[in-house]
Amino acid sequence: VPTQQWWRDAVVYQVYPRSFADSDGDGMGDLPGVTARLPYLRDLGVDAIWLSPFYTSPQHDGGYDVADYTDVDPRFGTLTDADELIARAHELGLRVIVDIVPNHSSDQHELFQQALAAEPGSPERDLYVFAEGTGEEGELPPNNWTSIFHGPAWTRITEADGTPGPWYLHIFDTTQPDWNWNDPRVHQLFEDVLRFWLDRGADGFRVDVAHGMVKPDGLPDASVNAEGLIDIPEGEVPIYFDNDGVLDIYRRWRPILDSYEGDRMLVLEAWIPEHRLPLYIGEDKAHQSFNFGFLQARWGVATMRAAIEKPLELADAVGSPTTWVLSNHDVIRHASRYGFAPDHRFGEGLRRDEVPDAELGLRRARAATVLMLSLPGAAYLYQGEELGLPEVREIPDELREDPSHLRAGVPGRDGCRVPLPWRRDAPAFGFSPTGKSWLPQPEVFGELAVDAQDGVAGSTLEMYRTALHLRSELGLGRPDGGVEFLEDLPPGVLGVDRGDVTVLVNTTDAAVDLPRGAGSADLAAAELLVASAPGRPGTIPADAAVWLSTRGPAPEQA
Ligand code: ISL
Repeated sequence: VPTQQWWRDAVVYQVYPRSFADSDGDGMGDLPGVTARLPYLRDLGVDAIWLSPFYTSPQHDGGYDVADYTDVDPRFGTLTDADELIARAHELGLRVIVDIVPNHSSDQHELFQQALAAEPGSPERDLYVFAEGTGEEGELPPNNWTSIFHGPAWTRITEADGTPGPWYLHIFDTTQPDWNWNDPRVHQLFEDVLRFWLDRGADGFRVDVAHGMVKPDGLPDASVNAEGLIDIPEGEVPIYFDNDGVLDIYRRWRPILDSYEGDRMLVLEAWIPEHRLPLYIGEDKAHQSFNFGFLQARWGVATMRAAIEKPLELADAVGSPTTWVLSNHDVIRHASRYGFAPDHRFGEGLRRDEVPDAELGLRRARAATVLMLSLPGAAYLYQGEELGLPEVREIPDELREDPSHLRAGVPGRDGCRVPLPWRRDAPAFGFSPTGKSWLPQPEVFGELAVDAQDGVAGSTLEMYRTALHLRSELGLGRPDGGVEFLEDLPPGVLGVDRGDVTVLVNTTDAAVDLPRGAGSADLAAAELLVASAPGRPGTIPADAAVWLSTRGPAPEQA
């Protein structure tokens, strides 16, 4: 395993433990299930895995409601299982990133329970954000903030003697009280959590809501729009995100990471305006942050080109390579997203009435992936995208678990969290030995199962394997060489020169001939290394992407 800033060009595979592989038959994935499948991930060709939360949790938000940051939920296994997972991953040359959720805990966290039981104004209460209500009797919330999921961002408590008490802040679900980061004890607590997982061998942390934590002084009202909803002008964030104080947290965390051997890292989940990114990334702050612009870019030459150029410029400004993301556990799977009508609001919640064109979606998703994997920087993959899994729409409401589905008209995020299909002909498609699955899997998962695609030329799985192995062999993730866009291509074709490889994306619905003599090379004569769809030699198929070898013969496969 190379140790020099491995995260700069790493391919990181997100494991959502509930839905990856179930070893004990309860219908929910677990850590031993992940450990057993690590060879699959090594063979896929990724460098690292990121594990979504597996900590003790009542699971009101898929584990992003943490009741104990330093223990494993019994549904997922034990601390020993976590140790074994990390050790086995390291043996296989895979790094392990764990999730840290510092904006809020679960209401079942011991410290929140103590805060509820303590006196008003007590030090116990100071660990969370309690505030007196407004109105005559404090019957109205302290301010007008609304939760990301649904309803007000405040819930009123009842004191031990039965009288109504103050309100606590929860930017997410009511079961997810926000920590008070003005209290030094909260800093101490999370610094201890970092050390706990660093000591156990974690190679880094994915920081949840990394632009949250610090709230504006005095908790002022937000401005509201005509409908009375919090007003979020284009390109800005709600009032409770991206406040300057949060940067100090990373300045304190970085020396802790650096005090450990082996290049430990922080990757931020921060939905912030671009110009703010340089404040978060740097040698004394975080290493990298998810770039969601690529995920949000619509299909098309201009949109995709801009979504590549902007982050590359920013990467220069922050002195750290960008990241690329197409899917995660919060957004509609990209195999479906690209199949929506052009007016779909990309990267946002699914509307109940929206039915994607599955075939077109998968075709474009494969092309977008082939493009993404050619670009310099780190790439983050989400489990199941290597199988071309679609967003699952047909989940009955009563089985949905994501709290955001309580918002009117929005089915929520369960559709990208359905357990993975491993075997076409096994119960629960091999997800669980008992055939149980916490969310129902649709029939189409059978033909998309790992064993149905394994070794099948042209399958999505084999396309990922080929692209990932070549990306690493040719060093495509490395920032050197830069990215040159080819000009004078046929309309609807995007071309990127990556040195050894030229990438062409045909965004039109008809095959186009490979351009002769575009740039310095005669592309029509170049060797085809990767194709997102089969086609006639000398052409790029409709809605497809190819890698062409433009610098001599391809190196031998390792
Ligand atoms: O998912 C979203 C929209 O559908 C985002 O607003 C999301 O809630 C936000 O990016 C924060 O996400 C993270 O923290 C949440 C958790 O529900 C998400 O799963 C997690 O990725 C609260 O912990």
